[in-house]
Amino acid sequence: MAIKKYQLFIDGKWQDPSTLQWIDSVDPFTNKVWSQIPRANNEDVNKACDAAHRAFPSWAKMLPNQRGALMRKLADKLAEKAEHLAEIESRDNGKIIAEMLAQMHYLPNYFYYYGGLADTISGEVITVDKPHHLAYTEYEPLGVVATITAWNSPLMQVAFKIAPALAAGNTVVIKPSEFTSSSAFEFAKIVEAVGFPAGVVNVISGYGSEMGSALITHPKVAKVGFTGGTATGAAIYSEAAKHLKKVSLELGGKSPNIVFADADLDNAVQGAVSGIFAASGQTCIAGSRLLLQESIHDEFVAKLIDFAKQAKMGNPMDKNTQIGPVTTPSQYERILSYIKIAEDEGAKCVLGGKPANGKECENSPWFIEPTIFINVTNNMRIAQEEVFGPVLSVIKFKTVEEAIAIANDIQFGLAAGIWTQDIKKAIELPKVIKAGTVWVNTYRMVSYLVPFGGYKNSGIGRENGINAIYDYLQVKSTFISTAQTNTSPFVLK
Ligand code: TXE
Repeated sequence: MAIKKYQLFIDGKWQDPSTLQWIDSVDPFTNKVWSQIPRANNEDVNKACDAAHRAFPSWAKMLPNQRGALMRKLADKLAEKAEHLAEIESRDNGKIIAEMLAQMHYLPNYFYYYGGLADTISGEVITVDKPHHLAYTEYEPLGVVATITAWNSPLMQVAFKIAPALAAGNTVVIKPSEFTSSSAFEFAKIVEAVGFPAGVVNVISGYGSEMGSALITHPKVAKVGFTGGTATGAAIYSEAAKHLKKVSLELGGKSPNIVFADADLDNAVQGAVSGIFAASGQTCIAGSRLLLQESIHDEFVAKLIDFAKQAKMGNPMDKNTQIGPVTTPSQYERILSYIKIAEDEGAKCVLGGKPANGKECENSPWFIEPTIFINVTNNMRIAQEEVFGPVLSVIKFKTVEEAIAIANDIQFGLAAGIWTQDIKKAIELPKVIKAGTVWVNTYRMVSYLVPFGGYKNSGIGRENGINAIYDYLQVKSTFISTAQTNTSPFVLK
């Protein structure tokens, strides 16, 4: 198959990067270059931000119902192209096609939903405490929004940000991960085909370390929306702060998945597997700390090992595959280094713990066996740090109070799972767990209708749901006076 070569999408035009250089995108399963993405530099950042800035006034002024209609047209086209986009995603990041198909069939919802919200946003008339004055509020878009995203769910992360941003009347510059930029360019082709005005959506690719700073600090960028690692998120936050840019961050996690003795254990086993082995554990919401009540610990671990052993590893493009390779060589090395750390800390490996080398994995050097460590205590690095791979830390607890204390004793707070058939625990525990999303008797469920984001070091702001659109708007307050001016001009009215 010929190698695809993409161009930047700026101001409605396809163009080569100023560097005239491209970055190879490697298919993690075949270990072969399958596409090339442009290596943009600061000059391209300027072009994209300028284009988005020029497009902003007329996009912001367009009647919201017209913006919404265009977004719904985009959603229709995305729905038609779901299978094509899913294949691109799987090829680029090695995630299984079943998951990427599910994501791509779900993707249009973001553009239907926020497109539908566009003309429902209104300010309010305020009965103000000043006689003979009319006071009211209106919502206005911010301007140019830069979105910087990671490689694990590339287009979903873009949709989380740009669907509310566009509906609110902002224009966008998308900078996807250098490991998985292809789908953003395929997305741009669809944007172009449905007739978005030039400059409303721009896509540039390249190394974050090279041109990320120019994008974040660009004077025409009003807000940065980011998904990625916590360290990068903190660096972006501090850079943005120097220029007083608005920021939302969706960062890492080390989520507790808590199983009580009264749970339906077979369901909970499925939940534990979905928490850590789905997507080869490369998800911010991974349930990477499995907290097991002491009385069921041994039985549960045995069931879990049985289940995980049967997971089919191999070609992500095969619909029956359940675990694919990890996405990047550096991620592969990082996961192996954490396995070593866990062993050195005294945790006991009861499943996996090494690269997978079965026949079905032989093309790719980046498969890691589903790995389970028991005898983990919550102070170990393997319990505290995000591995972002198929490595589960199992921690024992005795009482409900102990489970809550362990769950919350962590720098992160993105998600948590609770498995119980006791209605009291199901209702009371979500209130005391410090996480943005808590699942009871389910795991890894995300909806465009439900706010998503992190407590503590897992991020700032919430994506999805009605509230997300307000992150891309600002309030204007207007006072109109019909009063005769007879108060002192030197005193605050
Ligand atoms: O992500 P980065 P990386 C975690 C995971 C992983 C680690 C590093 O633990 O091992 O982060 O992964 C852009 N200015 N997560 O290196 O660095 C970069 O180009 C501006 C968790 O892939 O966070 C890419 O587009 N931008 C996570 C995006 O930031 C910069 C998902 C993400 O890259 C930049 C992925 C800079 N200085 C990794 N440096 C999750 N929570 O879902 C990089 N970028």
